[in-house]
Amino acid sequence: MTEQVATDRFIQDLERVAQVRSEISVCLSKLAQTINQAELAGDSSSGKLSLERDIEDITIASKNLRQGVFRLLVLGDMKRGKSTFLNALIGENLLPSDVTLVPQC
Ligand SMILES: Nc1nc2c(ncn2[C@@H]2O[C@H](COP(=O)(O)OP(=O)(O)O)[C@@H](O)[C@H]2O)c(=O)[nH]1
Ligand SMILES: [Mg+2]
Repeated sequence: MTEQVATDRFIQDLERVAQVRSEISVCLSKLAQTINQAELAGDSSSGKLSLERDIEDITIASKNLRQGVFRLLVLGDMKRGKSTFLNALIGENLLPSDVTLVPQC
């Protein structure tokens, strides 16, 4: 029973993470647009700040967040639940968990 409640909460937390990721993606997209507009305005007045690379980086970050592309590093000692955690995150038993290595003679 307790594990079921914990799982439900975990899934709700994941949904919240996805929601926040989407919100941040929109913010980053607006940020890139604002900087781009400022660069265009600067071009016809005091000069550009050469922020093309930054605009591109922010746009890529926004797109990756929107598409759910991200890197996740999971570190821990052996048998600490890394595979179990990743399987729960993916929603499939993709990684073998509870693997016991038998020493070879
Ligand atoms: N009590 C408890 N056991 C867990 C938890 N997560 C994983 N385990 C158990 O710990 C053992 C090792 O898990 P595993 O995911 O293979 O660990 P890994 O070696 O870090 O990948 C398995 O028997 C799991 O069922 C947890 O949150 N609580
Ligand atoms: Mg493992």
